[in-house]
Amino acid sequence: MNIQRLALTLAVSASLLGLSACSPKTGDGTSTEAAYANETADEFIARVNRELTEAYPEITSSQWLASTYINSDSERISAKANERYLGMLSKYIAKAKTFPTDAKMTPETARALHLLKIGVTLPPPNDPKALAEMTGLATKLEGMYGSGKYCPNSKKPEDCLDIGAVSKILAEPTSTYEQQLNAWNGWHTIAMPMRKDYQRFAELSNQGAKDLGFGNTGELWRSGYDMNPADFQKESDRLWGQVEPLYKELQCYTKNKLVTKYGDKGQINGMIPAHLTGNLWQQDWGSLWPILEPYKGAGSLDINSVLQKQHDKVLNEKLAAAGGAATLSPLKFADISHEADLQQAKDMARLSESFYTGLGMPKLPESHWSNAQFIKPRDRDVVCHASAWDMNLQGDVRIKMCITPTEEDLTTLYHEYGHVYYYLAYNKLPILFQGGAHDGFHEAIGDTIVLSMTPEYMSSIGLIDKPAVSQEAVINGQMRMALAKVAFMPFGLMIDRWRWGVFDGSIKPDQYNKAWWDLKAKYQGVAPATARGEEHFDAGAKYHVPGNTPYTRYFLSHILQFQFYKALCDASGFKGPLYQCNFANNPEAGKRYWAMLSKGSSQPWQKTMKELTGKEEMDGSAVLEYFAPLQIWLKEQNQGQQCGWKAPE
Ligand code: X8Z
Ligand code: ZN
Repeated sequence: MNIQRLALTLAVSASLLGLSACSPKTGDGTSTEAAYANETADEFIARVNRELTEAYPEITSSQWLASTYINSDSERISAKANERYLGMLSKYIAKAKTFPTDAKMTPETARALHLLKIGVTLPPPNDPKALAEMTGLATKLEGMYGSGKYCPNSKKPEDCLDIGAVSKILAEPTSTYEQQLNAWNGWHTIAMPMRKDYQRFAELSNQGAKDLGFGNTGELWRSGYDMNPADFQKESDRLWGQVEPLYKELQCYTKNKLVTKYGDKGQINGMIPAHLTGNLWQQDWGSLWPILEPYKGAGSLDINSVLQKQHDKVLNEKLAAAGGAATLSPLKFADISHEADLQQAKDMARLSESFYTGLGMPKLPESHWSNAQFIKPRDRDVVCHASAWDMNLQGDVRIKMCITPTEEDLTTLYHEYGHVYYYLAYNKLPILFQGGAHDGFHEAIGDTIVLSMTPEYMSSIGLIDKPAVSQEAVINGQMRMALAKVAFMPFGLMIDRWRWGVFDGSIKPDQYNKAWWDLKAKYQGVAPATARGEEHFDAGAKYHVPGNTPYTRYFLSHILQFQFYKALCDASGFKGPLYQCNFANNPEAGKRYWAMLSKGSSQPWQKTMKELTGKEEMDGSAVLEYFAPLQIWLKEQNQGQQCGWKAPE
């Protein structure tokens, strides 16, 4: 299971364990503590597994409601459930620490005890008042993000823009520089009121981390990798060093294209203006395709318009069946549009499911199709940020998204189902082992499959015509992937560089925003077009900060997914350049993948990694192998051009 979800963050796992909780029959657990005074470590872990499994569905339900019906009632219930859970968890952890490391216990118990001590992302302070305040703030911050809207005119609430509307303006190739700047600035206003709450939240979380015996929350987060936290930090630097040269070539090429389009305004000291990448956080540059496409039309990859056409076809059929659009009231028309949106979203979800079943994995249970949230409801605020949930450890698996007919949402679906299939594969393990080998593994499962979404695969599912075969088409295909994967990498790293600094005190509250932009400059080479003083809280405009989800996992995933992909391609018998491999429908690859997923976190990740890839290390060389043709091409394009950037002092 997933402590992170239970700690009021994303519904995807990483570290396992989770909730605490006494069984419902034993009240708050305190009266039973004495009865368990003499239990052995093996007995203790067996009890924790039992009690957690029993209490689990209630806490996930409260969190599902808080994310899919944002209001003060669901917020209260979720905060309370979380408080109860964390209170019990801290008792379990305290007890776990009383067993000497040389006490007699099975290796499984030793592993479970270790996971129990390091697996919480929202560490509970011992002081009950501080704990209640922290869980209240956690729920509040996530709710603020979920219901956040940019309201250009305070007198006209009907004109407010939610994250979907703002993102659309940014991504639209026809939007002007000013429209994009306005939309970007507008979204960032939602985070300004979070600043004080976040500062207090970080203090309380640190108090909890210290109570658990860690220096601060960042150190706790870095302890989840079967290595010492200081070594983990070095390891992340090493991995970034491997891929940084590739990123720099892409940054330079992109910046120069922006200068071609916008003139002087297309760059800031060699950096990319933050509102011009088509993405609120500059983490995915796919929307810049019209200006970055290397060879116009070489291999049609316009999946957005195919999905939009499919959607329109569904809508038109439904409208015709209802007697034609002209005969319908606005209300009826809206109902039918909503039905069409839902049908198209489910069709996209079915496509994703079919990749997994094609590998020999089970079909999703019927309950999934009725319980999941596929599209944005019309009557309430929800957290649209995509997530995957295991509600009861017995098959009630769900995703929560606000799907639109876009390539980005299609690939996010494949990502989310990676989490869901991980849940299904490790459901048979004790709850304390129901987590990813480490959190980067959980994030990499679906993305490995996304790498297999080659033009050949896209054509096999009817999203593009016959794939073109030419060197130009190869470069276009590589660029399409690079705008999602390579552009992401420094972003994947910088968010927690910021949070680690906040937690260890090297970033002080009066420098929150400056430090944020310094890191964005250093790693991503992006800069804001207008001043972002300390009245802003730009970190809060990214879900995972108010949602308290550690982010280094995504950086690691962007390394791991290429390693997994290579291993599965080898297993499938593929011979040829890595970027051409598509292991869809290959039973051997499916068997190997499922075997890895079934291990959960029952053993150190290095062992799980070796079983799949033959190596115990994370390694960026598969990324470089995959993008070798593009890297050569980018170097040629950048020859003689101005590259590099000057980060602020
Ligand atoms: O948050 C997510 C997933 C859910 S785990 C949709 N991702 C990161 C993000 O959107 O910032 C996937 C890639 C990076
Ligand atoms: Zn994820």
